[in-house]
Amino acid sequence: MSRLLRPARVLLLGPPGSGKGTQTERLLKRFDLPGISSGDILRRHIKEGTEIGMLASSIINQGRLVPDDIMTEVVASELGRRHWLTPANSWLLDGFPRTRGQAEMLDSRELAPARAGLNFVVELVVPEHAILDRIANRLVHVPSGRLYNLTYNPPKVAGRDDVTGEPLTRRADDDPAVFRKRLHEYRASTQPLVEFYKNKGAGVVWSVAGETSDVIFAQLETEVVRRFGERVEET
Ligand code: G5P
Ligand code: MG
Repeated sequence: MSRLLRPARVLLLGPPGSGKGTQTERLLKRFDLPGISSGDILRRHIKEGTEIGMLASSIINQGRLVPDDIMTEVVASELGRRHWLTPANSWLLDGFPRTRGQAEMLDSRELAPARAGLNFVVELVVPEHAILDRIANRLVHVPSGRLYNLTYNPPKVAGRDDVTGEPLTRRADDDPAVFRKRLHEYRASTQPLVEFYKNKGAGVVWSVAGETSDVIFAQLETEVVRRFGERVEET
């Protein structure tokens, strides 16, 4: 276990299936960081049948993006219950912001504690053929967001979460037609954020390419340590 010496305020960007959730899980464990995933939060709302969940469910199942105002409300209320989102701490965001409007809101008063801004925006670049194969085999444990893949990282017991033993599910939006729509949304709405953050400051955006999450994580881990330093702690 180790901790970062300087605050890392990280956003992971990348097309659906590029491994944002997978890299998030690994980074949180490796550097003991707090973080949130907007997709996981929405899926929990859907599972619990909240008003937001009911609103979001049909949008997600069509592969469209949830409108910015609802997304900001969801993220703001989630962050209100967490106390780590300050400029002095390290934290990681998976999946939010994902439009220019959301990026501007993150810098604004609505999400005031985050105003020191992101200082490390990671763009995951994975070939499309690799992504399509992953999605067909994905399973998730919705309460925790834990991820599995039938070939890459299968659960120890088929269909069950390794930690709780609860059932795993497939994501409704992993249907091939919906997935194509999500890829389209990514190119239209989220990829332009890379330019937005490039214009914010030299070196904030860092792109990393690879066919597998193992190849990408090795590079990402090295880059995080290079940028933010680490203190290894005795366990
Ligand atoms: P999400 O949930 O954020 P996406 O579409 O951005 O969804 P997704 O699908 O969650 O992204 P990922 O996190 O990039 O993909 O990828 P992952 O889950 O880690 O990896 C995919 C699979 O491949 C997993 O099964 C994993 O185990 C496996 N895998 C990983 N690495 C490898 C490897 O090297 N090899 C192999 N073989 N397998 C591997 O958002 C969902 C929806 O919510 C709404 C939108 O409707 C969105 O479509 N939403 C928002 N809407 C508006 N604004 C926002 N900010 C929103 N956030 C969410
Ligand atoms: Mg994800």
